[in-house]
Parts: sequence; structure tokens; C-alpha cells
Amino acid sequence: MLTMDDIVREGHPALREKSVEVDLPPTDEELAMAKKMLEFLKNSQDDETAERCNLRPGVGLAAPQLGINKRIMTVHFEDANETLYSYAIFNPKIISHSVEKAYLEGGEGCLSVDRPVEGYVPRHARITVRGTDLEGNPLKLRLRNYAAIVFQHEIDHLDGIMFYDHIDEKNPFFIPDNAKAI
Ligand code: K3U
Ligand code: NI
Repeated sequence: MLTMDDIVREGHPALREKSVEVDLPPTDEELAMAKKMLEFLKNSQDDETAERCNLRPGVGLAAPQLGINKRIMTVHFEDANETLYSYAIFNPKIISHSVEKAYLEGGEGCLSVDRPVEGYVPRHARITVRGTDLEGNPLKLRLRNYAAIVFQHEIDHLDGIMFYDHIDEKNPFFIPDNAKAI
């Protein structure tokens, strides 16, 4: 199983590289990695396993966070309506997005960042994502609010972008026009 020791931290070059698309179908190794990433998220949200294995809870994980620059991301969380989003996705792509923005009132965190970073991270309030799931099926997901934010955080990792790159340097709590709090 994956542990925090497998997750690279700020300063590792993999976090700043643009990842390459996975040739489909994925290799057995790529498939196994995606499954392990999803398992990590589930373990990290299980209080007993997280404490025993020293895991920080996470709702998303992207392959560059394991030092692997391939376009693979995973998420595991429920939104405010208790809809479960549990996916491992190859080559996720945002194919459309709203003009309206949204930000988490409490800011964002990252398993690759071992320090609190204050400030709002404005993102698109609604996105549509295409990709391929673990079974090789094409995926098309329409996401809003919290779900849209988590997916954008993970897709950013595939492009070498960290959440704090979006925070206004002069005023970390600046709220852009057209942005709502989540
Ligand atoms: O946001 C986190 C969380 C964990 C458990 C319950 C509720 C929330 C932890 S930080 C997190 O999950 C990152 C993971 C990362 F960095 F590895 F991708 C993802 C994320 C955090 C905040 C907003 C969007 C995405
Ligand atoms: Ni992150």
C-alpha cells in the first residue's frame, strides 16, 4: 500500500513538470498504480488505518505526487448532497468551464505541502471533464462547486501547477468578480 513516504513534497521537480498522456489502454503497471492511488485515498479517510499508517487524509491524489509525470488522477469524496465521487482517471481533460468562479472559504491544502497556506484559490465554479476510467470506459463528468474544485486541484498537478499559484500575492484573500464562496 502507498504511504506518506511515497508522496513527494514541495521542491521535488515532478510537481512542476507537465505530465504526459497515458497511451491507452494503460499498461498493467499504470492500472495497478491508479488502483493503489485510489486505495490510498480510501485508507487515508479511514480513521483507524490513517492513524495506524500515519496517513494525512486526502480527497484527491495525482501521479506527479508520487514522482510520476503521467496524466493519472484519483479522487474519493462525497459532496454536500452526499453524492460519491470515487474515480481513477486516465488523461482527464477539462473540455468546458463556467465563467463564474468559486473558492473554498477555508482555502486549500495539499498532501505535497507540509505547511498551512492561507488565501483563497479561485477556480471555475462548473467544469466538464472527459477521461477514461479504470475499466477503459470513456467518462464525461459535469461537476460543480466542491467537486469542480477538487478535480481542478488534481488536474493542475498534471500541469505542474500548485494551488498557491492561484492565490493573489498582494492580497491572499482577494475575491475576484464573479466568484462565490463554497
Ligand atoms: O482537503 C482535504 C480533505 C481531507 C479529508 C476530508 C476533507 C478534506 C485534504 S487536502 C487534499 O485532499 C488535496 C490532496 C492533494 F493535494 F493531494 F491533491 C486535494 C484538495 C484539497 C483541497 C481542495 C481541493 C483538493
Ligand atoms: Ni495537491
